Amino acid sequence: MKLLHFSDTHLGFSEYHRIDPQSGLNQRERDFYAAWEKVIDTVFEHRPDVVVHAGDLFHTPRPSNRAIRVALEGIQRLSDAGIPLVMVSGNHETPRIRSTGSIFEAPALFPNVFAAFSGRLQRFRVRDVDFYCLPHCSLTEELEQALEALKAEVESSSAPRVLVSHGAWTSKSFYGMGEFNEQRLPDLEAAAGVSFDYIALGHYHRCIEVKQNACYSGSTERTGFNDHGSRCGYLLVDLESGERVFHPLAVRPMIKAPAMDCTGKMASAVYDELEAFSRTVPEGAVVQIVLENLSDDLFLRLDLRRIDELFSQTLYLEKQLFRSAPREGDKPAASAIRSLPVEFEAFLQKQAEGGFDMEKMRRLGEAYLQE
Ligand SMILES: [Mn+2]
Repeated sequence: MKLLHFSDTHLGFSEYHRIDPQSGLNQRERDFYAAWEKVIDTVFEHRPDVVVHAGDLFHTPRPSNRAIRVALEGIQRLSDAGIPLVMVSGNHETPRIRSTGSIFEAPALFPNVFAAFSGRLQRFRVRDVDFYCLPHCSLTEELEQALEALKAEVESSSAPRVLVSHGAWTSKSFYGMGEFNEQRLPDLEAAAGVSFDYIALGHYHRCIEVKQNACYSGSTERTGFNDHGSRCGYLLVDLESGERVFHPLAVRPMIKAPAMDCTGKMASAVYDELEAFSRTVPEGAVVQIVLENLSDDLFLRLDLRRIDELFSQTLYLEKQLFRSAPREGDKPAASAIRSLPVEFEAFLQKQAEGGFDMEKMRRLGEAYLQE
């Protein structure tokens, strides 16, 4: 059996207030849809027997109408073609309160879709293979019960078995994303007391083997600079031979520049170095620069607009500025300049005693910042 394993598509994610001129959508939101659509397209090239999505299909438990439409369009294409899709919900889309209802109830209505999303283990027999699906569980007790159910279920069947789950695999290494609600998964083979033909994992945004037959496929786009060094893509898995091939997706470059030590530098030297670095940056990239050890004088002199102009080819430039450590007796300085909307909000908070119309001020400021 040939599987296509992918994960962490985070449909509905958006960032940076940059608009795609053609669609009028947030450009990063559009990027995430494009990556999802690309994987669905490749399903029709590779013709796997089963497609597996290991969670975080959506970025939130209540995705936008558009995110839902994009997801259902892709799922409908698979369903219509008779290609089974096995999926589990991840921590991003699983509601914390059961009564909210899961967005996965919608895709689960399609023929050929096998979705586990109710905080419990579900087994689906698809093309003579048992798929044990362990979705994100909001409660520790749910996970404990699911692990017990897993142990009981595997004993009752001798068919080939694949396990699909979403969470931070925790054995010799820890594969977490640093999210407050992430689920810690023990070695699931040890927990089940059997071995699986394959374990398809989601949550960690990097394609990595956690043990010989267990892999994260990685995400299909990058949700932040923590993912900057990882490749995005999907895995093709041959259950009989155990062969796995990672297929990278061509996604928007995300580049984190090495931190620049500005000790003793003039502003002109900083611009020159940034300009030289900028020449290595491709069109449309998302870039982070870090300037460290800025003297108070240099901090005031630096023209941030000029820096933006040096990187005009980028989709977004994130600037992190750190002043040099205060001398003995100095008051601690603000450590970084955050994005304009964040700084503006912080400024508003400080004016709370000012006695003017805060809401009006906020609306005005936001309108200017959008321009
Ligand atoms: Mn996740």
